[in-house]
Amino acid sequence: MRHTKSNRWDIFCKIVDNYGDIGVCWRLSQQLAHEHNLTIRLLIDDMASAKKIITNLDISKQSQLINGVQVCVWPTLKNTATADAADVVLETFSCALPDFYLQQMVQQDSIWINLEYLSAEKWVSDFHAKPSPQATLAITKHYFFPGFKDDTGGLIRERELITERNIFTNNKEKQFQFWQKIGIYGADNFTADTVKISLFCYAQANITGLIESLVTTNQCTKLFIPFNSAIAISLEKLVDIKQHNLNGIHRGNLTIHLLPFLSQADYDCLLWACDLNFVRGEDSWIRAIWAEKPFIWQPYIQSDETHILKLKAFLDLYLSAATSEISTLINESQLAWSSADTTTQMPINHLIEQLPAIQNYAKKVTKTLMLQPDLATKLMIFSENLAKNKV
Ligand code: TRH
Repeated sequence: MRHTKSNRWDIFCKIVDNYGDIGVCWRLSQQLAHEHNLTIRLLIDDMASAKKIITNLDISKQSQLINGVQVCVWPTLKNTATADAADVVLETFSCALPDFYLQQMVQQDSIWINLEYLSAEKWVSDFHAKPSPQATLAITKHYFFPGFKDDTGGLIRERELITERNIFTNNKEKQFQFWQKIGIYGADNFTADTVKISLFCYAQANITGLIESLVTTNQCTKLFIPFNSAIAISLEKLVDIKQHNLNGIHRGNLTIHLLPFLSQADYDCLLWACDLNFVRGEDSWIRAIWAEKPFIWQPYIQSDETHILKLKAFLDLYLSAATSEISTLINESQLAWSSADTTTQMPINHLIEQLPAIQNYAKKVTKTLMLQPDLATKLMIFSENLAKNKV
């Protein structure tokens, strides 16, 4: 007979591109292991790419314990140690489990949950937690949709995240130490009115327009860019990257600081330390919300402008309690940033002027979203209910 608490979980992760798939899986794996005392195996198809996020990964090993999570190479053969199926199997983003492993799940009566991508679209509530019996296998797959509303799977949020953020934002010393750690010296000389902006975006964004506007704005701005190839191509056309030194690259009122790709923990600190954050995809988007700071989100670009529908659905939800002035400004800025027409300029000067009011609004929305249980907790409850129904 199955126990209602299923302690062994396998999380399958296929890295399609970028860092979001492994970023979400790694975060969730650690949280389930630490906060819910589960035995977690994270099975990854591309260890070399995963190393960007799991920095201490040894890619020559088949299996290794890192921060309480057993990280394994995606199993391809029945006779590997990872062929034994877990109590709960989390397929992420419909990554298609190996056939032999599926057969094993049937034999062991495993619980099968597919974690979907995040969206604020209305249909998510109707599809969340729905069973999908399989035509050729005696097992049911269940769809689990993250989301912003009570009737969805929630958002990833570690138990101590908000406390850690508050400790950081209330402690100037910790902030200086952080800036130094990532190679920014003289943060104690940042003037009170310097606007600090972080930039993480896809190459399609109008980076040129943004930088040119910041150069001529009346306000002193600092742009912090964790460096990656998507941004490098646009940036190289604009500034001589070789000129970059400890003081950054100066142009007009703008200083650009190129950063290394940060650890997930340091990236959180960057979001907490900045006044405005440009984020993208899925995971950095949610971290920007928990940072309680104004942000511009660029959804992952899809065919037929599907990503614009996702963006509009999110803006409807996020701005539902905003004044018409803030709503218009954020709508206009967010849609311009994601527009396929790169001549569309976002009203960055107006946005910068309104940052204090936008931050007040961001705090209110974040507080409301925090009332919802986090995704890992909702997953636990969901899996326990499925297990009870099997007993
Ligand atoms: O890298 P992304 O574009 O990932 C995307 C999305 O997840 C999208 O939904 C998915 O379909 C596609 O990949 C395949 O953006 P995302 O989701 O923000 O993931 C970035 C991760 O990288 C996130 O965990 C934060 C982390 N990160 C760092 O750890 N250090 C850094 O310096 C930066 C900029 C990001």
